[in-house]
Amino acid sequence: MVPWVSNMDSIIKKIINEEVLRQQNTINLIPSENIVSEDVLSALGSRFNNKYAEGYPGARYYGGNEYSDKIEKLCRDRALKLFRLSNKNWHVNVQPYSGSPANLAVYLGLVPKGKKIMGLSLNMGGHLTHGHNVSATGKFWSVARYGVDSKTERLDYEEIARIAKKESPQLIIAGYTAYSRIIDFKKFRAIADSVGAYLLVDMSHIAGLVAGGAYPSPFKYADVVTTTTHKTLRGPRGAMIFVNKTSKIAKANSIDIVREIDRAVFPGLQGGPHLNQIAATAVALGEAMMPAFKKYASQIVKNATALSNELQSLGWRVVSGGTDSHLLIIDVAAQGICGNEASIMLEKNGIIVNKNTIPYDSRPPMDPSGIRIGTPAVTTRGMKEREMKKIAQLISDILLSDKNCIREVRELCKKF
Ligand code: DSN
Repeated sequence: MVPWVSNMDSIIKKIINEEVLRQQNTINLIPSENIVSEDVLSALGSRFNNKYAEGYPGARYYGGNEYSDKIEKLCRDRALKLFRLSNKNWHVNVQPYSGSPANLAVYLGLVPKGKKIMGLSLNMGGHLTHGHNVSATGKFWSVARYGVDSKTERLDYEEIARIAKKESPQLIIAGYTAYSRIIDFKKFRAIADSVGAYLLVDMSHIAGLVAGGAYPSPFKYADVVTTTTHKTLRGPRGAMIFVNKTSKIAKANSIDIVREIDRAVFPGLQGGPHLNQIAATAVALGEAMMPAFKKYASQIVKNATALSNELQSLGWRVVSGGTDSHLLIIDVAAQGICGNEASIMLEKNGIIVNKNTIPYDSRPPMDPSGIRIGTPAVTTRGMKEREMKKIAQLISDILLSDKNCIREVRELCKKF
């Protein structure tokens, strides 16, 4: 270890240690978080942090990039390999700092300013960068929104097709932050084709599941796929953009889609890539290629299903009646508790969740009717269906009886 690390400012060291203890002593059910390996952390804290490399491999604006090129190319190769994509048909950009700039880069590259994009409303499970009006994506582009069916709380493809026909967007987004069901990417392709729109799949939440074969792959249907690298994929915070070189829409628009996306990322939006982040992503991609990751991905879904079934048997209403993925939304308001209060009560006992709107919520986003819970982090810790049943019971006891469960939560954490 180098001296300046061991001598790290004691104030910072203390806060970091406190955070480590917090992570160890709590049950993390936030579906967009995970626990990365020491190897990922080590690459993230490597000397690649010290290097500037504006540009792309072989075409940089700085000297000294022999190894930067090597690491970025390796990361790209692994990304394509993990998702079983050929270099001939797909390109991947691994430089986006995170998911929000990745999505922004796609719009910047493919949709002229002021033209229309179409995504799922934020309060139905979409993301801020899918065109919400407080996001730059909703300010620089015109936006059409679709929702979920009010009865089934699932995507209604006929309705989405109808909205697309009426609105004629240039790009349609599928892939969400709070939608637990399988998305029919084939139907989205047909809808996008019917109006000549690009299909962007934002698979940030489900990337690890897709990699591990536990969720359908969008690659057969999408023009562009964005993903963060730190959720189910279990890498450092960051993002990637996969570009379909055979996109018919790009061809019809006479656009070099790879060039447009790469130029939108750099120099359009970003300066130098975070090479330490790219090195850590390459490590995570390597880990996701191991047979153990397939088991991990499938266990995430089994755990979410077990959690959902047990909560329902304890009387809780789960949005859409269950889950096909890593997350579920509980309608806590149906039991007379609001989402904010529920998340505070759970946190006091060491269970970390986030408050979330439910479809057609009558309550405001800062105090919505639901909580969103997911299983990527607890599955990384090695928990299985048995522990999910236990966690469902703890959630129920805390929320319905205000029972103090700190000791039981600590005991569970100690075991995993
Ligand atoms: N904020 C992330 C999530 O929690 O789903 C998405 O960016």
